[in-house]
Amino acid sequence: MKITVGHASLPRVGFTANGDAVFVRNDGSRLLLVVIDALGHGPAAASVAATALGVLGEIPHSSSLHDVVERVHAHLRGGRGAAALFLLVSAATASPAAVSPGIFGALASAGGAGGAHGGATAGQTPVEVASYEVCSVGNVEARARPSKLPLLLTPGVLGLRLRAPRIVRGTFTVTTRVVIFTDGISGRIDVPSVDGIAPEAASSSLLQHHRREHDDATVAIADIEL
Ligand SMILES: [Mn+2]
Repeated sequence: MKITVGHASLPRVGFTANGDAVFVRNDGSRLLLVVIDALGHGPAAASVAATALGVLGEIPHSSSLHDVVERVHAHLRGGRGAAALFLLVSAATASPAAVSPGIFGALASAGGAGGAHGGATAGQTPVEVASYEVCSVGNVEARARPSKLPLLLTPGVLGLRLRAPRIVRGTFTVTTRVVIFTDGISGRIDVPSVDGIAPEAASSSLLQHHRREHDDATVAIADIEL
Protein backbone atom coordinates (compact mmCIF):
# COMPACT_ATOMS: atom_id res chain seq x y z
CA MET A 1 0.00 0.00 0.00
CA LYS A 2 1.20 3.50 -0.79
CA ILE A 3 -0.49 6.55 0.70
CA THR A 4 0.03 10.04 -0.68
CA VAL A 5 -1.58 13.06 0.96
CA GLY A 6 -1.88 16.66 -0.14
CA HIS A 7 -3.92 19.59 1.10
CA ALA A 8 -4.63 23.25 0.50
CA SER A 9 -6.32 25.86 2.67
CA LEU A 10 -7.13 29.56 2.61
CA PRO A 11 -8.63 31.82 5.27
CA ARG A 12 -11.75 33.83 4.72
CA VAL A 13 -11.11 36.70 2.32
CA GLY A 14 -9.70 39.67 4.23
CA PHE A 15 -8.15 37.52 6.98
CA THR A 16 -4.69 36.09 7.49
CA ALA A 17 -5.53 33.81 10.43
CA ASN A 18 -7.08 30.50 9.40
CA GLY A 19 -9.48 28.50 11.58
CA ASP A 20 -9.19 25.48 9.28
CA ALA A 21 -6.27 23.11 9.73
CA VAL A 22 -5.09 19.72 8.50
CA PHE A 23 -3.27 17.07 10.51
CA VAL A 24 -1.45 14.29 8.68
CA ARG A 25 0.39 11.35 10.18
CA ASN A 26 1.36 9.03 7.35
CA ASP A 27 3.45 6.03 8.33
CA GLY A 28 3.09 4.41 4.92
CA SER A 29 1.00 1.52 6.17
CA ARG A 30 -1.17 3.67 8.44
CA LEU A 31 -2.63 7.11 7.93
CA LEU A 32 -4.34 9.43 10.39
CA LEU A 33 -5.80 12.40 8.54
CA VAL A 34 -7.86 15.02 10.36
CA VAL A 35 -9.42 18.11 8.81
CA ILE A 36 -10.43 20.68 11.42
CA ASP A 37 -12.83 23.59 11.02
CA ALA A 38 -12.90 25.74 14.15
CA LEU A 39 -16.15 27.60 14.59
CA GLY A 40 -16.15 31.04 13.05
CA HIS A 41 -12.98 32.47 11.58
CA GLY A 42 -10.13 34.82 12.41
CA PRO A 43 -7.52 34.61 15.20
CA ALA A 44 -9.81 33.00 17.80
CA ALA A 45 -10.69 30.20 15.40
CA ALA A 46 -7.05 29.82 14.41
CA SER A 47 -6.14 29.39 18.07
CA VAL A 48 -8.65 26.54 18.44
CA ALA A 49 -7.33 24.87 15.30
CA ALA A 50 -3.76 25.16 16.61
CA THR A 51 -4.79 23.54 19.88
CA ALA A 52 -6.35 20.64 17.99
CA LEU A 53 -3.18 20.16 15.94
CA GLY A 54 -1.13 20.13 19.13
CA VAL A 55 -3.30 17.46 20.71
CA LEU A 56 -3.25 15.31 17.59
CA GLY A 57 0.54 15.49 17.45
CA GLU A 58 0.80 13.91 20.87
CA ILE A 59 -1.73 11.13 20.43
CA PRO A 60 -0.19 7.65 20.63
CA HIS A 61 0.03 5.86 17.29
CA SER A 62 -1.90 2.91 18.67
CA SER A 63 -4.97 4.98 19.59
CA SER A 64 -8.31 3.94 18.17
CA LEU A 65 -10.20 6.50 16.15
CA HIS A 66 -12.75 6.72 18.95
CA ASP A 67 -10.00 7.68 21.39
CA VAL A 68 -8.63 10.28 18.98
CA VAL A 69 -12.03 11.94 18.67
CA GLU A 70 -12.66 11.92 22.41
CA ARG A 71 -9.22 13.29 23.18
CA VAL A 72 -9.57 16.22 20.79
CA HIS A 73 -13.02 16.93 22.22
CA ALA A 74 -11.62 16.96 25.77
CA HIS A 75 -8.74 19.30 24.91
CA LEU A 76 -10.93 21.81 23.11
CA ARG A 77 -13.20 22.35 26.11
CA GLY A 78 -13.47 26.00 27.08
CA GLY A 79 -12.91 27.26 23.56
CA ARG A 80 -15.36 28.08 20.80
CA GLY A 81 -15.23 24.51 19.50
CA ALA A 82 -14.65 22.91 16.15
CA ALA A 83 -16.01 20.56 13.54
CA ALA A 84 -13.64 17.91 12.24
CA LEU A 85 -13.43 14.83 10.09
CA PHE A 86 -11.17 12.02 11.26
CA LEU A 87 -9.93 9.32 8.88
CA LEU A 88 -7.77 6.37 9.87
CA VAL A 89 -6.51 4.03 7.14
CA SER A 90 -4.50 0.86 7.78
CA ALA A 91 -2.97 -1.77 5.53
CA ALA A 92 -4.74 -5.10 5.78
CA THR A 93 -5.10 -8.32 3.86
CA ALA A 94 -8.09 -10.34 2.80
CA SER A 95 -8.63 -13.65 1.05
CA PRO A 96 -9.42 -13.14 -2.62
CA ALA A 97 -12.75 -14.79 -2.01
CA ALA A 98 -13.62 -11.94 0.37
CA VAL A 99 -12.85 -9.22 -2.13
CA SER A 100 -15.24 -8.40 -4.91
CA PRO A 101 -13.79 -5.53 -6.94
CA GLY A 102 -15.77 -2.37 -6.59
CA ILE A 103 -17.67 -3.54 -3.59
CA PHE A 104 -16.41 -2.54 -0.21
CA GLY A 105 -17.55 -4.01 2.98
CA ALA A 106 -16.32 -5.67 6.05
CA LEU A 107 -13.45 -8.02 5.57
CA ALA A 108 -14.89 -11.45 5.43
CA SER A 109 -13.62 -13.42 8.34
CA ALA A 110 -11.28 -16.24 7.52
CA GLY A 111 -13.13 -19.00 5.78
CA GLY A 112 -16.18 -16.83 5.36
CA ALA A 113 -18.61 -17.81 2.70
CA GLY A 114 -18.12 -16.66 -0.72
CA GLY A 115 -17.53 -13.69 -2.92
CA ALA A 116 -17.71 -13.55 -6.63
CA HIS A 117 -14.06 -14.53 -6.96
CA GLY A 118 -11.75 -17.00 -5.33
CA GLY A 119 -10.52 -19.46 -7.89
CA ALA A 120 -8.77 -22.51 -6.55
CA THR A 121 -5.32 -21.23 -7.46
CA ALA A 122 -5.78 -17.59 -6.43
CA GLY A 123 -7.53 -18.53 -3.22
CA GLN A 124 -4.30 -19.22 -1.40
CA THR A 125 -2.72 -15.78 -1.62
CA PRO A 126 -4.10 -13.00 0.54
CA VAL A 127 -4.66 -9.76 -1.31
CA GLU A 128 -3.77 -6.32 -0.04
CA VAL A 129 -6.64 -4.08 0.99
CA ALA A 130 -7.00 -0.94 3.12
CA SER A 131 -9.26 -0.89 6.13
CA TYR A 132 -10.60 2.45 7.24
CA GLU A 133 -12.42 4.16 10.07
CA VAL A 134 -14.04 7.54 9.52
CA CYS A 135 -15.88 9.95 11.81
CA SER A 136 -17.17 13.43 11.04
CA VAL A 137 -18.30 15.71 13.85
CA GLY A 138 -20.22 18.68 12.52
CA ASN A 139 -20.13 19.34 8.83
CA VAL A 140 -16.75 18.44 7.39
CA GLU A 141 -17.48 16.22 4.41
CA ALA A 142 -15.71 13.56 2.40
CA ARG A 143 -16.05 11.87 -0.97
CA ALA A 144 -14.22 8.85 -2.32
CA ARG A 145 -13.47 7.58 -5.83
CA PRO A 146 -14.11 4.96 -7.07
CA SER A 147 -14.97 3.38 -3.73
CA LYS A 148 -17.78 4.76 -1.62
CA LEU A 149 -17.12 6.28 1.77
CA PRO A 150 -20.32 6.25 3.79
CA LEU A 151 -20.36 9.04 6.34
CA LEU A 152 -22.66 9.22 9.34
CA LEU A 153 -22.32 12.80 10.53
CA THR A 154 -22.06 13.03 14.29
CA PRO A 155 -24.08 15.99 15.60
CA GLY A 156 -22.32 18.34 17.96
CA VAL A 157 -19.25 20.49 18.30
CA LEU A 158 -15.88 19.25 19.50
CA GLY A 159 -15.08 21.00 22.77
CA LEU A 160 -18.70 21.93 23.48
CA ARG A 161 -21.09 19.03 23.16
CA LEU A 162 -20.59 15.67 21.60
CA ARG A 163 -22.75 12.59 21.51
CA ALA A 164 -21.22 9.18 21.02
CA PRO A 165 -19.05 9.53 17.90
CA ARG A 166 -20.53 7.70 14.92
CA ILE A 167 -17.66 5.79 13.43
CA VAL A 168 -18.04 4.02 10.10
CA ARG A 169 -15.65 1.16 9.38
CA GLY A 170 -15.03 -0.48 6.04
CA THR A 171 -12.50 -1.64 3.50
CA PHE A 172 -11.14 -0.23 0.27
CA THR A 173 -10.44 -3.14 -2.06
CA VAL A 174 -9.25 -1.01 -4.97
CA THR A 175 -6.99 2.02 -5.21
CA THR A 176 -9.05 4.89 -3.89
CA ARG A 177 -8.88 8.66 -3.58
CA VAL A 178 -10.50 10.28 -0.56
CA VAL A 179 -11.31 13.99 -0.75
CA ILE A 180 -12.15 15.82 2.50
CA PHE A 181 -13.40 19.40 2.56
CA THR A 182 -14.71 21.96 5.01
CA ASP A 183 -17.88 23.98 4.52
CA GLY A 184 -15.83 26.80 3.03
CA ILE A 185 -15.93 24.60 -0.08
CA SER A 186 -19.09 24.28 -2.16
CA GLY A 187 -20.92 20.98 -1.89
CA ARG A 188 -20.91 21.01 -5.68
CA ILE A 189 -17.20 20.23 -5.59
CA ASP A 190 -16.20 18.44 -8.82
CA VAL A 191 -13.91 15.66 -7.61
CA PRO A 192 -13.58 13.87 -10.99
CA SER A 193 -12.23 17.10 -12.51
CA VAL A 194 -8.87 16.45 -10.82
CA ASP A 195 -8.56 12.75 -11.65
CA GLY A 196 -4.94 11.91 -12.43
CA ILE A 197 -3.59 15.03 -10.73
CA ALA A 198 -1.39 14.51 -7.65
CA PRO A 199 -3.05 15.24 -4.27
CA GLU A 200 -1.28 18.53 -3.52
CA ALA A 201 -2.04 20.11 -6.90
CA ALA A 202 -5.50 18.57 -7.00
CA SER A 203 -6.31 20.07 -3.59
CA SER A 204 -5.17 23.50 -4.75
CA SER A 205 -7.26 23.24 -7.89
CA LEU A 206 -10.42 22.21 -6.05
CA LEU A 207 -9.86 24.97 -3.49
CA GLN A 208 -9.47 27.55 -6.22
CA HIS A 209 -12.58 26.48 -8.11
CA HIS A 210 -15.00 25.71 -5.30
CA ARG A 211 -14.04 28.07 -2.51
CA ARG A 212 -16.64 30.19 -0.78
CA GLU A 213 -15.02 33.47 0.13
CA HIS A 214 -17.00 34.09 3.32
CA ASP A 215 -15.36 31.26 5.27
CA ASP A 216 -12.03 29.56 5.77
CA ALA A 217 -11.76 26.82 3.15
CA THR A 218 -9.80 23.57 3.04
CA VAL A 219 -9.41 20.55 0.78
CA ALA A 220 -7.34 17.48 1.75
CA ILE A 221 -6.79 14.49 -0.51
CA ALA A 222 -5.45 11.03 0.32
CA ASP A 223 -4.58 8.64 -2.49
CA ILE A 224 -4.57 5.09 -1.18
CA GLU A 225 -2.85 2.87 -3.73
CA LEU A 226 -3.25 -0.87 -3.38
MN1 LIG B 1 -16.27 26.62 8.16
